Amino acid sequence: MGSSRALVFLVVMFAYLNFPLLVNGVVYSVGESTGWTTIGHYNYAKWASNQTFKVGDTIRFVYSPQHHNVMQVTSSDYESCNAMTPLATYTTGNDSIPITKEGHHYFICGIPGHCIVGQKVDIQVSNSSTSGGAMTPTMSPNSTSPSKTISSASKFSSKDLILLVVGLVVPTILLI
Ligand SMILES: *[C@@H]1O[C@H](CO)[C@@H](O)[C@H](O)[C@H]1NC(C)=O
Ligand SMILES: *[C@@H]1O[C@H](CO)[C@@H](O)[C@H](O)[C@H]1NC(C)=O
Ligand SMILES: *[C@@H]1O[C@H](CO)[C@@H](O)[C@H](O)[C@H]1NC(C)=O
Ligand SMILES: *[C@@H]1O[C@H](CO)[C@@H](O)[C@H](O)[C@H]1NC(C)=O
Ligand SMILES: [Cu+2]
Repeated sequence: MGSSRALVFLVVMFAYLNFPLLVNGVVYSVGESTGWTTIGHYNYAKWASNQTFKVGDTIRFVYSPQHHNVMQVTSSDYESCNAMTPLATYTTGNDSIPITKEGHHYFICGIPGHCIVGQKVDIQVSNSSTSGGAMTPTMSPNSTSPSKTISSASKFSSKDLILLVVGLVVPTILLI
């Protein structure tokens, strides 16, 4: 009896350790090491256009909270840099915002003058709701970009599903 309990424990632990890989996608730090700032006039549009954001990924803004903030805004407020009617406001200086929807996600800094000089970013999330079969064929098995490697973990692979099923079903059976 003792050994089967140990087995249950191991299987459950294995399932839970695997689960974060299933639900968490890639974490994208806006501006990479530059962070979220007006200093240096970082080109956030260029940065964003070179990423492939997906539902399940996380956008992280790192900045000095004394000098900046993060506001999610509408398309028109993004264009006009209007910080008066944000959809959401973040102020911790290390804000992780999960992407839960496809389409555009508009962020600006709400400190007067900052958005207008370029502290704004449009996170466009690709429409890949038909996930599962169609995986990016452009990715060579040779490519060694670390973030690209992680992104494959954000997909539900059949191996992950099997592990999840084994992790949840087997203990249930054993406990009955
Ligand atoms: C786009 O990303 C690739 C690798 O992910 C990098 O080599 C390239 O320099 C980036 N281009 C720009 C314009 O940031
Ligand atoms: C921001 O928070 C994450 C955890 O949410 C942590 O891993 C990371 O080191 C933090 N970054 C900074 C610059 O504080
Ligand atoms: C995503 O694609 C599906 C099917 O192609 C479509 O029905 C849906 O409206 C699209 N969603 C967005 C946000 O474009
Ligand atoms: C892998 O990359 C190296 C250099 O980065 C290249 O020489 C080699 O041809 C590539 N192999 C494949 C199978 O793409
Ligand atoms: Cu700012």
